[in-house]
Amino acid sequence: MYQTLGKTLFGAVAAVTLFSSAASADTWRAWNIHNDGHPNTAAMDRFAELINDATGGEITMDVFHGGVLGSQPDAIEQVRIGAIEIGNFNLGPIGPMVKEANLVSLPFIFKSVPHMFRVLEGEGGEIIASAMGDAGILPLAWIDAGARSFYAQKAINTPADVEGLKIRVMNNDLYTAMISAMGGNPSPMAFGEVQQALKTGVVDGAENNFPSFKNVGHFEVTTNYSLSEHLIIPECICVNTTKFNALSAEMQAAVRGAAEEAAMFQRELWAVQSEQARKDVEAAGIAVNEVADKGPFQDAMASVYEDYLSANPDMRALVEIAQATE
Ligand code: GTR
Repeated sequence: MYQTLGKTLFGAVAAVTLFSSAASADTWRAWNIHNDGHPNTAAMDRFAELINDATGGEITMDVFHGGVLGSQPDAIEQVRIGAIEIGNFNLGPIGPMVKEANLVSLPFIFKSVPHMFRVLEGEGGEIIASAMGDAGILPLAWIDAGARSFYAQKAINTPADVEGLKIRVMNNDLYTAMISAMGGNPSPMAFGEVQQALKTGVVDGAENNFPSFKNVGHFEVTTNYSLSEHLIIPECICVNTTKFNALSAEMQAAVRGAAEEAAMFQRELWAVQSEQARKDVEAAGIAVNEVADKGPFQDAMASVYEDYLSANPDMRALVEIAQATE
């Protein structure tokens, strides 16, 4: 009897010890919209390995690909409230929730991808990161998403070519304003619905970078991709702020380091795979049109800037920082 009780007690103590060490390890859920074959999917898988190694297994990560944890606007909200810990987000759909993030959604605000990174790595990036952190979605590292261009069943060489077309955009009023300014009909829609909408003619066109154009089969239901490069929108690896702040300084450094390394890996993959995606869609028959003069597109955006800045005069300083960055 005593022995049995002793064994039972010993078993209970052992279980408690085991349980408490398991409880100190944390499993984070990570959101990713992309599928296999997209550079961000490989980068998020790599991030899971890096975070596990850097934290000595104290933080492990289950990455859910293909947007299965929800649409991007929903997932951003879930990270903000802590229902999902971490995600790879595009800054476009963050803009409606964090005003400062909208800088990157002003068409043609960046001259090139390297210029975009220079702005993010300077004072502009600090302002955006701190506003995002305050809103509950803290960026740990910035990643590359190239430039977005229009695709439709015809070439789009001038803003007039957009006139009358129904174009899918991400959820952000700046994108609806951008399409309207060219005389098109903007149609905000979740990424997962775009292929079907293009196929059935619910929309006439959309806009994205080459890897997304290829990876979710938009190229299968389109004929022309025109290099307008009107938006250069960065993405982030973003974590719930409260969760991150609750970590020790040492763990915070480990998590940040892992995110930065995963971001570097993503940028290398992006460079190679976005080139390859372009070649693949061309080989599949897509006509890729160089836009000889982007000037008319830029001119058409004057009213978008005017309306936006008169409604949000506090964004003027951030726009000036970006414009003054070499
Ligand atoms: C992709 C981006 C996704 C998503 C998508 C879209 O380029 O990586 O996060 O924003 O575009 O158009 O919705």
